[in-house]
Amino acid sequence: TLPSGRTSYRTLADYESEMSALARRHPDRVRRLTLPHRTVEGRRVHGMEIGHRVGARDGRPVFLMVGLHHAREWPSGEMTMEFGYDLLRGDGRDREITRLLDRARVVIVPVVNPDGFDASRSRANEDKRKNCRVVDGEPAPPPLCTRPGSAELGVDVNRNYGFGWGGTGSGDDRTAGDYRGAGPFSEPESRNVRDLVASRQVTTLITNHTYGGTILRPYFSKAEGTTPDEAAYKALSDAMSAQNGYKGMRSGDDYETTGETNDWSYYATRGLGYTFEFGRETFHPDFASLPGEYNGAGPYAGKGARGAFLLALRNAASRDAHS
Ligand code: 0X9
Ligand code: ZN
Repeated sequence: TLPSGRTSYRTLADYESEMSALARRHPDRVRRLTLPHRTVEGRRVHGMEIGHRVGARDGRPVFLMVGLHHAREWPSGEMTMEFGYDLLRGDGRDREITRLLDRARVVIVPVVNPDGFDASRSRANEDKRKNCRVVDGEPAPPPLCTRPGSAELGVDVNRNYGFGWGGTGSGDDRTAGDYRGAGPFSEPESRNVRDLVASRQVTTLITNHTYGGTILRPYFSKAEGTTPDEAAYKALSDAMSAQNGYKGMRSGDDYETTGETNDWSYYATRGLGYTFEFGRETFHPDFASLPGEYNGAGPYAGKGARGAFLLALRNAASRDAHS
C-alpha cells in the first residue's frame, strides 16, 4: 500500500485538502506554500515544505519535487504527494530520513498545472495535456477549459521555460500538443516554478511525468549536447536506475525538446535535475493496476520510485547550496 493508504487517484480538491491537513497536523515540520502567480482560471498553486525547523531561513539545501506539468499524467502528482507522506511517516522512526530532514528541506508541488489537471481529472477533458490558456497574453474569464474547442488549446507548460525557449522540439501553433506559448515564462505555471527556485537553495530536483519508464537528464536540447556535470548526472542516474529499473538517458539523445524544466533549472541552479517518466504504457492507468507494475511491487514502494527519490534527496542534502 501507498504511504497515504489511498486506493484511488486524487482530485485537485483532495490534493488541496490533504496539504492543508498535513500542515495543520505537523506545524513544526510542514509548511504549506502558496506560489505567487494565479493560473488563467484564477487558481492558486500550492506546495509543501517539509523539514525540521521548517520555518527557519537557514540556507539549508532544498530538494524540489514537482508533478503534473502535464494534466493527464495523474501518477506524476501521486508519486510526488506520496513521497511527502513517506518522509513524514519516516521522520523520527527511520534514521536516514530523520537525518536528511535535519540537513535539508524538501519542497513538493504535486500539481503545477491545476487548471489542466482538474479538466483532465474531473471535467471530461481526460486527455488534456496543456494548461487552460485560450487567448495568448489575454486573461479571458474562466472556466476556460470547459469552453468548446478548449481541449486542444493551451500552452505546454513544459515548453514554456526560459532556457532555449522557442527552439526545435516545441510547437509554435496554438493547437500543437507542445505549443510553447507567446514567450518564455508567459505562463503562470512556469513562472511559479521559476520564482520558487529563485526563492530557495535548490540543489537537486525531480520533475515527475508519465510515461516511458525513463529517467531523463539534460540537455533536452540537442544543440547543447552534454552538461559539464555529466559525470555527476550519470552517476546519480545510474544509482536511481538500480533502484527502480528505469532506463537513464540524456534526453536530447532520444529526441529534442526545448523550453522544458531541466535545462532551465540546470542553468539557474547548476544542481542536478531529472525528469522521471513513470509507467510503461499509459498516461494514467487504472489505479488498481498501479501496484504490480514492476515484478509484483508497487510503483512507489518496492522496486519503485521510493528508493530513487531518497537517493536524490541524499544528493540534495550533500551539496552546498549554490546561492
Ligand atoms: O514531452 C515532454 O515534455 C516529456 N514527455 S511527456 O510524455 N511526459 O510529455 C519529456 C520529453 C523528452 N522525452 C524523451 N527524450 N524521451
Ligand atoms: Zn509529461
